[in-house]
Amino acid sequence: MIGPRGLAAALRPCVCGRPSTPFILQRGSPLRSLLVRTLRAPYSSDAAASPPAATRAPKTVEINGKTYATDPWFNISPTVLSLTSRKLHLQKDHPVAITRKIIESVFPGPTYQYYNEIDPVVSTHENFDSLGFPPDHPGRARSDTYYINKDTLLRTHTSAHEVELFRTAQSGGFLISADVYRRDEVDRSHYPVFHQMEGARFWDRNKVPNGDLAAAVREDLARLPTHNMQVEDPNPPFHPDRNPLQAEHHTAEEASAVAAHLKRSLELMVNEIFSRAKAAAAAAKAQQGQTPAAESEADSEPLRVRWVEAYFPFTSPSWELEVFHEGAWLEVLGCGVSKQALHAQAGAPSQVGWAFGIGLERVAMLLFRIPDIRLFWSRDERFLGQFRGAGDDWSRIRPFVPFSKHPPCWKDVSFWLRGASAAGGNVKGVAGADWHVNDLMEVVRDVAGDSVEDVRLVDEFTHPATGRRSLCYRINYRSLERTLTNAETNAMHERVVRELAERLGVEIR
Ligand code: FA5
Ligand code: MG
Repeated sequence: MIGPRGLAAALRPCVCGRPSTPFILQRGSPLRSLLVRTLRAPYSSDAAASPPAATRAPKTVEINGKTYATDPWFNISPTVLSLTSRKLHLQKDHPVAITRKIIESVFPGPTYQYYNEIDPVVSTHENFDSLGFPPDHPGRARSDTYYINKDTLLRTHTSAHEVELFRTAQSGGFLISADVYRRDEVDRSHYPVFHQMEGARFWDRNKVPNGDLAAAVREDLARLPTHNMQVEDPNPPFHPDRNPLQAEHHTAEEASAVAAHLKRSLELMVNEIFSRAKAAAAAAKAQQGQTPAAESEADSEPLRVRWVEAYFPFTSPSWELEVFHEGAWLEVLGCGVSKQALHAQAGAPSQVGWAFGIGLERVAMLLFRIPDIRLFWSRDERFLGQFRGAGDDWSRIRPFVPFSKHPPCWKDVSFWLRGASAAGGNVKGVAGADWHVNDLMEVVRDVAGDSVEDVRLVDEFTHPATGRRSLCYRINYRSLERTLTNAETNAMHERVVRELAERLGVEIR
């Protein structure tokens, strides 16, 4: 273990005080592939011996065959950049792809058209402005979003494509499935890259019979199947303060009809997923020769689903759908009645409808009982092999059987924030002057990759005399695939500590 004191002094501090992403990243460059390999193979015994990160951003980066110029806003790590080509939602028999297809089956053509190959590089206009995000919205911060340059970023959600598809999709509906990118914490349900599906349905008030939009929507609602799932929905369809309808554009009748069509559509989707999850569990039991009487409590409990009021800049009224899972309510999607401003931008102000955005990993974790989001990125046959054949035949879906659980290894790192961060720096997630917890998470992911299960703040201290602030984080090293040796865990941790000092300019205690 490196002695912590004096380490910071021994290391060259980051000149600009910002974490900068250092490498030459051109695809095909030998240096890039070497670095990507080193960072993605953190177990290798030379991980700790590899050279510390240089501090210059590349001039250009290549993503899916296109080259982009960077500027000082660039903040994408090689690890994240290397994931832009994975496209798990398109991999045959991958649980994310199977989940996508099951959801698509609930939203059939020709009304719904599917878009599954839209590039992840978008403009700040598409990702934020077109959706009505205010200029000072925290989601725009470099601590939260991966930027290529000031105006160009990796989409943080599939809503970035809504306006474009309102303009071009003529069928009245669409589904977009895609990889999305967020700088975020490290734990079993968060990963910097995940997959979302955006869905939308809209009607043109100039084209519906007799111009009666509400009647047309209600007629379509009547054509949808019903379900007998219990759904808690205690709130009115809209509320003047908490969840207003767009009174200047929609009558109460219209907003209620669109909301009812939206909720039924999404309830049918959840019902489909959980029916398949239940069938999968029953089939696994039958294979093990167990009778239904051996059902666990979790299997026999009725599914609990509820609607809660929400806020998004691009829908009103808005909701989230939550599912009761392992003792807590889990949010699976956000949705609402689309703001008319989006349809107006798309050159179709007479369109009226709804939109939703759902996390595919989150649904796949429920469907396949996958306990850790890192597993989706595994190329281990013990993971991928469990889903083979299920893509073409959903009756072959079975709950995931974890491979043996490997021991955890906790290590703490304590450090002083730099002087300027002492008072104003933020710990829990809101951007501070020059410290953000997501920067720490990014360093940990960069150095130790998928060998880290989670990172938690365990202690926080402000020096009474100097006002300097000290933080202690506990890093839980645990590979999903094998037991890490003490030596390699120590080596990884030493490198995490060194790079925290170097890239974030913190003083290790
Ligand atoms: C959105 O991204 C909105 N664009 C959703 C939306 C679309 C609202 C259309 C209205 C109309 P949110 O940030 O809550 O909202 O993410 C949507 C879903 O993505 C969540 O409900 C969750 O299922 C999933 N999700 C969000 N963050 C993560 C994460 N870090 N890891 C895995 N899944 C996530
Ligand atoms: Mg949300």
